[in-house]
Amino acid sequence: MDLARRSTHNPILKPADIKPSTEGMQIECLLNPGVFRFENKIWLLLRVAERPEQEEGMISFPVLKDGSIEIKRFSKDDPDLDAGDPRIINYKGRDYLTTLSHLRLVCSNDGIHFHEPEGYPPILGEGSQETFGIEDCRVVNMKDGYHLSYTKVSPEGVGVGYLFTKDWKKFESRSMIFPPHNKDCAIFGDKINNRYYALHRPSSPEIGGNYIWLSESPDLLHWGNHKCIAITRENSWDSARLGAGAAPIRTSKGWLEIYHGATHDNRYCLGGLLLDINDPSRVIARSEQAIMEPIADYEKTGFFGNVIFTNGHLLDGDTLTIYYGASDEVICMAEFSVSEVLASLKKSRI
Ligand code: MAN
Repeated sequence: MDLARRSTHNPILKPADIKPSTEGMQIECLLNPGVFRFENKIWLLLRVAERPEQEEGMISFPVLKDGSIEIKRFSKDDPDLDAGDPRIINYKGRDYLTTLSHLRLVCSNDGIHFHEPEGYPPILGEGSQETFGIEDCRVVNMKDGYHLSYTKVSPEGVGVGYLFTKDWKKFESRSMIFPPHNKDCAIFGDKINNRYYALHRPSSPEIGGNYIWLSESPDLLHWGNHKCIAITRENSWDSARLGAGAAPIRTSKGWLEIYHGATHDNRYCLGGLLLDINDPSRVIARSEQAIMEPIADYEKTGFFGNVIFTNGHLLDGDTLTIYYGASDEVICMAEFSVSEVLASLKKSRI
């Protein structure tokens, strides 16, 4: 089953469309943008993944050190190197990312043709918690401004960072709101019973797994009352890993969350999860089948093929426009009918 209407313009952005952040870097991947409206335009907060041009027989990648870029280089023949996954390498028992990601703003009048506006600086990794970069930023617009939740990566671990901005030029409150290992954090755009809510994805290597959790907060910085609301399902499209996409959508049936699920062989699809409007820890329904699967060429082949990953969307009546990373390399767009997605969900407890 695939309920998505893909844009005929896909992919709408490719690495070659954007300039590298610094001389000597190449953009390998554009992926997983946060999405929002600002000053009558549609904006994407792209994740831009870079590394130096690769030399024959070597693997090299950037890391941040004291605010500047340091290049690490390993020979592909080194017996201490495990480079089986294009995204991660292991050297002498330590994991590194093969690219360094930062966040970049682009805007558009039609939601298809995007350009980089002047005067909006990129958001770069900062401090010891972001030396391997920042990734997959969700953006939610509330009355006071824009609230950002993103993945912070460093040798200390992978956790969720928080930022606040009103004008996309000055950013405040940079802190880790969910400690490692945690990612895929989507903050709800409305308070419920006077509390903020967020979905997030801690990981347990032994007992437990890669499940979606719900938390509450009085101030968006301190989170508690954690509850697990969706777990992986054996022999299913979401058997190995789940994670929230963008902020849940308020519908007449409850909060609809478009989430990603992956199999053990890393095939990433999308599905829906419906939560009670007053008590989002109560799951009403969930997709049995994926609602969007990697079927287009650009979703099947690329930097890391067979991946559809979304963490940003726009809602206009019944039309949900998602922006997504395809094959961890290019940015694409697709539309769903919210009522069609709701009608496809099946009753579920967790
Ligand atoms: C990770 C995510 C994404 C990425 C997928 C697929 O789980 O953090 O950044 O798109 O893997 O590689």
